[in-house]
Amino acid sequence: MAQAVRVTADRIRKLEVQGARNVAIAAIQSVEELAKATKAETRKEFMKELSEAKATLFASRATEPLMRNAVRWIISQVENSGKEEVAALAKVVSSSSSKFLKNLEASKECIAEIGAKRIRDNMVVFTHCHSSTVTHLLRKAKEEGKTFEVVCTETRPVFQGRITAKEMLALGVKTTFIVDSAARSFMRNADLVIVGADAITSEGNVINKIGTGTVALLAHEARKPFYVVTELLKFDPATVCGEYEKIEERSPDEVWKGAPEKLSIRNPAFDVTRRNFIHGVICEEGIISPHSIKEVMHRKHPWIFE
Ligand code: RUB
Repeated sequence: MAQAVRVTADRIRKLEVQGARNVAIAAIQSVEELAKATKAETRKEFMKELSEAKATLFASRATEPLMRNAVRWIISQVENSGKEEVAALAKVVSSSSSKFLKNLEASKECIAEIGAKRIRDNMVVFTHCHSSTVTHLLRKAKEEGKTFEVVCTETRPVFQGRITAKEMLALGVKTTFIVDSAARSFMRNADLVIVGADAITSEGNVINKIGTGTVALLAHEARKPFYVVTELLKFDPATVCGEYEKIEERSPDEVWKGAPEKLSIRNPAFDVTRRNFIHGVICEEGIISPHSIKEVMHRKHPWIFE
């Protein structure tokens, strides 16, 4: 299997590539590189390479349906192309990867355009972790001349909130950085909460960075609107058939390196936010109710259920 796929899977595992969108993009690019560098001589050999790449990428992080949907879609395009020559099959990988990436970029723009309308002058926007989709939306609002402030949590244990804070400062947005446990104290001054997503289940529940569920509860308690900003393709079709979304559990070292030996440390990377706490899902189809996610997926991406 191509070196590029192994290296990418490793970088994803180590969080050198972070956030569901970036993970999916890196995975797609590695499959493209595999196709370019392939030494396969037959269709069978090439399909085997793709299938091994898929297994390696899927094993890199558990809670990444966008990456899984992307890789599955590209492989299905190759399978259904009816081509036999390896060079022709490699071309299908390249064209379908480009198409997927282009659509991903277009949805990001569309989401930002729709979501930026929810940002009004003088608002305090509360966010958790780092979502490139959320920060792009805020960038758009800023470019439109809106004046707003951001409160962001540091997001233990690996501090993705620092990425958000740096990006906001670079945009010239007044930003307040807080420890995760200060979230309740700062929620009362927030006007709007927006977070990203790693996965959406068939019931419309959302899986995002650990602590998101708590932030949603706090927003509910303080009666603040809580929005999830996401591509539709973070929907996990396996949840329709009863599978639970797997929550990645990371190394205890991220929480406490050199901790006492007998101490049990748990480090789940994500948690589930129930749909009842979500005012709306800001996606490329507009602002939709989490209850309607499965219908929207059937209409927009029927292939995902195949
Ligand atoms: C990142 C995280 C992000 C989502 C959405 O977790 O939970 O909120 O992935 O990000 P991690 P994006 O740092 O463990 O990958 O909108 O960029 O897809």
